[in-house]
Amino acid sequence: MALNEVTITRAIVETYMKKLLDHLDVDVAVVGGGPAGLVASYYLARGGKKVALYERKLSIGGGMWGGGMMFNEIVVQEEAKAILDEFGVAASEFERGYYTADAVEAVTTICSRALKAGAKVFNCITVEDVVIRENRVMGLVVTWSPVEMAGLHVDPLTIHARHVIDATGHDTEVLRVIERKADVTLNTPTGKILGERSMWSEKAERLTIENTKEICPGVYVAGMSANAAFGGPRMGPIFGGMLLSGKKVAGLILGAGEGY
Ligand code: 48H
Repeated sequence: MALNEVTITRAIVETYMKKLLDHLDVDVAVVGGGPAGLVASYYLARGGKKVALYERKLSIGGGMWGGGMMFNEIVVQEEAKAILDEFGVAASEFERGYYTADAVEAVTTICSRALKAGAKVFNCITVEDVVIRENRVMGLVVTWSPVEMAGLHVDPLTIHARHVIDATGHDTEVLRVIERKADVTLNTPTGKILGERSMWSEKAERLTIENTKEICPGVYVAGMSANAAFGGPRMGPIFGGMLLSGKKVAGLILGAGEGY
């Protein structure tokens, strides 16, 4: 069969446009395709929600690809091992209570399961603002990442979502724009972002899960973003808290409570 380049182009453009148009109004918009956002997307899609995940980079996986200092192995503690098992990511016990998994296997498998559950990933798209009505966030303002990188003056587009998850990692980007531009008080002791603190793995892992919650009407924080929002410490390359946080936020949105 002779291949026609225009057919190839039309296949991509028409299929992508359909995917985009189908996701202009979603149940949950997840910002950030690191471990917390990917795990949340999987459980939400599996729970029947329409989920769109926006990732600034071309690649998903956030900080998980690099394990610790680019040694591409992650560590997961006892409490989170069951999540790796559920996704089918191989984990081996290093010492009692400490498991290691191949970072590349973890990212690719979790993302694949999220997509197969029905979540859609929109990579290379940056969330630059939110849509607010009566102090409730009800959507996102998005643009192509290369537009942002090049500093081009191009107006963005908008999507609506019943729930937004800030899973943007250390930078808490969704919350920062809300703090800067909206008259919304965050559900933190000061009403503002408290900022991430220095390394303390044990405390950080506990607080990541505790601080995974609705932080203002319509917006939940998960993963590293929850630590930064509530002034929790960082934890280094242990990823159990990120996986458990992703699962917890999905449970909260699904109304299944924390035990989801
Ligand atoms: C679109 C955006 C935007 C935006 C950011 O950093 P992540 O991996 O986040 P988590 O919370 O899933 O996992 C944190 C973990 O990777 C980590 O950093 C750990 C455990 N650190 C410990 C330590 O001590 O350092 O992923 C966030 C993703 C990234 O891929 C960003 O590109 C993306 O969010 N992102 N996407 N629009 N405005 N901002």
